[in-house]
Amino acid sequence: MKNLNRVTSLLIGSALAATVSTASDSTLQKVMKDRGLNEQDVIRAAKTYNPTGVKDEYVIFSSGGQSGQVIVYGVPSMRILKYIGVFTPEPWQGYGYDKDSLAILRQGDVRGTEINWGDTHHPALSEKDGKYDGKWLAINDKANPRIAVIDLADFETKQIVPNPVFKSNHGGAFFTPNSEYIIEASQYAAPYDNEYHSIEDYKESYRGGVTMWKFDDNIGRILPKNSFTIEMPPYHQDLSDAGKGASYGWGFTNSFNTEMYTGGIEVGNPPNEAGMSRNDTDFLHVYNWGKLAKIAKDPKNVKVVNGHNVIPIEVAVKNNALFLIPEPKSPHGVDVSPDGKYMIVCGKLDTHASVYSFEKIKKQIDNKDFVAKDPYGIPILDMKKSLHGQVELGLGPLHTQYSPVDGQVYTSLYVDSQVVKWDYKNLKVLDKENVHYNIGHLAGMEGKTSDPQGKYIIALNKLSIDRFQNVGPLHPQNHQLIDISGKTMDLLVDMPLPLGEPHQAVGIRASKLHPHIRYTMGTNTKTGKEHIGKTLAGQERIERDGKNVTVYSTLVRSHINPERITVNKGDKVTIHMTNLERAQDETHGFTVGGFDQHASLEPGETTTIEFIADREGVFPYYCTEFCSALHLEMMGYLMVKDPNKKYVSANKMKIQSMSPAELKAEYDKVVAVNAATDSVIQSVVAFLKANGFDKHKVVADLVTDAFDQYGQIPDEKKKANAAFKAGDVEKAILHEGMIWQLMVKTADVGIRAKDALVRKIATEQSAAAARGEKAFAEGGCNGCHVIGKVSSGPDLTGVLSRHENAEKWVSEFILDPEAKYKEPYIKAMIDYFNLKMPNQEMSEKETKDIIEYLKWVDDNANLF
Ligand code: RUQ
Ligand code: CUA
Repeated sequence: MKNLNRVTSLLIGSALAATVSTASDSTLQKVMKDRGLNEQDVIRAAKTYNPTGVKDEYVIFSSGGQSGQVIVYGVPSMRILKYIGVFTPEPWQGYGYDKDSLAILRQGDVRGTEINWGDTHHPALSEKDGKYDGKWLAINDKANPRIAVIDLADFETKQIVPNPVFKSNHGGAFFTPNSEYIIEASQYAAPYDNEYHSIEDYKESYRGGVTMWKFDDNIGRILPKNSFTIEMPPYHQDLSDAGKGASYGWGFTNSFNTEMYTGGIEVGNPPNEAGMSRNDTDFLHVYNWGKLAKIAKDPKNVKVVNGHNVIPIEVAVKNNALFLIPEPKSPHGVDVSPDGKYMIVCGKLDTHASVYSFEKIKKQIDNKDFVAKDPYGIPILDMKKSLHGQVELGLGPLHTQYSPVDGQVYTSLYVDSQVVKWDYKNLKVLDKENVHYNIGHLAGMEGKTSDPQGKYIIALNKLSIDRFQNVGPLHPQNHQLIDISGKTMDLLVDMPLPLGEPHQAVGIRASKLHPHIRYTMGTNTKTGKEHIGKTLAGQERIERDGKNVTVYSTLVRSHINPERITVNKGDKVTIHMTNLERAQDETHGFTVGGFDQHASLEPGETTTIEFIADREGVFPYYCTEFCSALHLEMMGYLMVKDPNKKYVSANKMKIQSMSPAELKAEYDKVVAVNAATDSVIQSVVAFLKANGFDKHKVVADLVTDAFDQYGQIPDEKKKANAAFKAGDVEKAILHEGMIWQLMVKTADVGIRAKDALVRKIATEQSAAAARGEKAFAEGGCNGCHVIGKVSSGPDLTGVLSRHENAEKWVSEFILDPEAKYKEPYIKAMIDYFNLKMPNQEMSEKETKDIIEYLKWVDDNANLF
């Protein structure tokens, strides 16, 4: 209740502010009534609401399922931030359309076939000491067994590695605790080679396995040559996890169909689903990848299949590095505890969660205490002796996430459509929460690392049924955010995800991510190195070599250079493009219509498009991002001539032109406007210099950006003057117009630099003043009072010296304005602004803080 009162008064506070500034008459009570919300709803809304500009505490990377992408969103707001093209072309980012990203996409071709989609399942974040380091993201494609690597410095896909021996995968991607390897387990057993093998030879010729992809954490790339696969029996291997802490160096992979059933409805056999779930137990595979990695270095220990190292089952067994433990039938998730001492296994067809103890497993291994061998000679451990215990959770338990509270975990129940909170050490159920519907994975915040954060769980539901507007028979998926900070779980909000079945998601503290905002000029973002097509201002050119035409172009607000490209039909056209911008978020896009080309150029990026100009014609090219007021003008023409044709020029139209006097008047006007604009710029420059802007990197960057533009003015001015001298006033006006463009861009960035500088050089705010600034903003004061400016209320700079005993006077006025409406000074203000200072229901404490803030404003009055 206390909580609710705070929320209510906060909302009422801002509703009141709205009353004053927008004359709308909504109050919290009215909104609740109109929308049919109860108090619980309002609390939940307040727990997930981000006012504009406020950022989320966690960032989620969700698989995009069959979209072959990764979806990035924030928690608790559940606002989508990005779709990252991974296995599928993504035109906005130019992914798969420009030459450099297309090369990444093509790395994923399978046996010569172009693959342009993927069935993404499990995103994984790179780790250091079992904790997320925020550097790399890997994800698997189940359909065309592959692993992709995404760089979290720019959220772009950098590598796709097809599995050379598997024909499908599932139990990947999972990083080992120091990102030494990425685990990829196969799913449907199949021959390792690429030949036909009769299904009758299933047990002899078909195989499962686990590939350990060597990962270089510094460059963020898989090193296929240093990777290897552990051969496993043709059981369908499933989810996996890497051991950590106590179980560091070990890997765990589930399986189903240890029956090795191969179906055959068409020949009168019972279907797969019956034969594959006949046994009461399947096998948890336990393997010592640390040892196997060393063994794999000796060529004697591996066989090479499709150019890839495979450790045969016998070799793994001989080296005491591969074991099996029975687990309840058709298991799905295996999740290692933060300390690595326990593995929780849940089976789709068993109502229990089974908690395995690594200590108990290790003891049997060390004592060679085995109950049997499987048909392939792999030692089998005793299930009972390996278990810490089992708990009945409900129907269809699947996946588990850990929490910072010792022993507490959260498990999804697919059939029951619930999340269950339970204690895996004391083996008891604590709480259940309904979700909608048929939950698969669930995502905790860093919930499978050695440092789980708790706070939230996201239920990734497979079905949404009736939760959203009907948009046809194909429904969106439903991600539901659950607050787990209390004793019981509380479902906060639903988010529809309409891009594919998002199997798994991983959450990381936003503070651990440090993406760039711009690239070093001329970067090939796919390699991180300088691009061969890097072009700086003044270096733009078109080179022709036989039928190859290479264009070195630049893009900067608001032109593409060159603006005309003429080629012959049949020429191969290569356009290198560099975005010369340094300003944040100044992306330019590029397309030539009709050639299926698109590029997205982030500030500093260089990329290339390449195509055959196989048709005669005129093809406009343009910038596809609305980057500036003159974005529509950011265009040019590709003209494709047929070399075998003769072209006659069309008759010249007579064009009306202005009289010399009119032209001169227009010229004088632009020159005068430019002079006035320049004096504004000079005043900003004087302020920046006087206050040592170059001591602050952020500001200096903005100033450099501004002067990128300003530096082009003298050159332009020379051209304008020369044209004027030569009597071409028309051209002189165009050059002066360009000068104005450059000035406006300079001024725009310059003013941003000034604001940034003020923040940097102002005296440091006390905690009270900072709280006051927040209260000032959140209480709605800034709706009428703009510091440093008279707006719909007086400027408050100097307010504390305008009144006698001012601190007391201003406090009283904030707390009870009405009492002072009759004072002559206030009366005059009310008349002047035609507005009464409203009562914003500030507390004594907030008022005190605001006074501290106003003192800080006065100390820095010269800066505003
Ligand atoms: S799976 S719903 Cu592809 Cu991770 Cu369990
Ligand atoms: Cu650049 Cu639009």
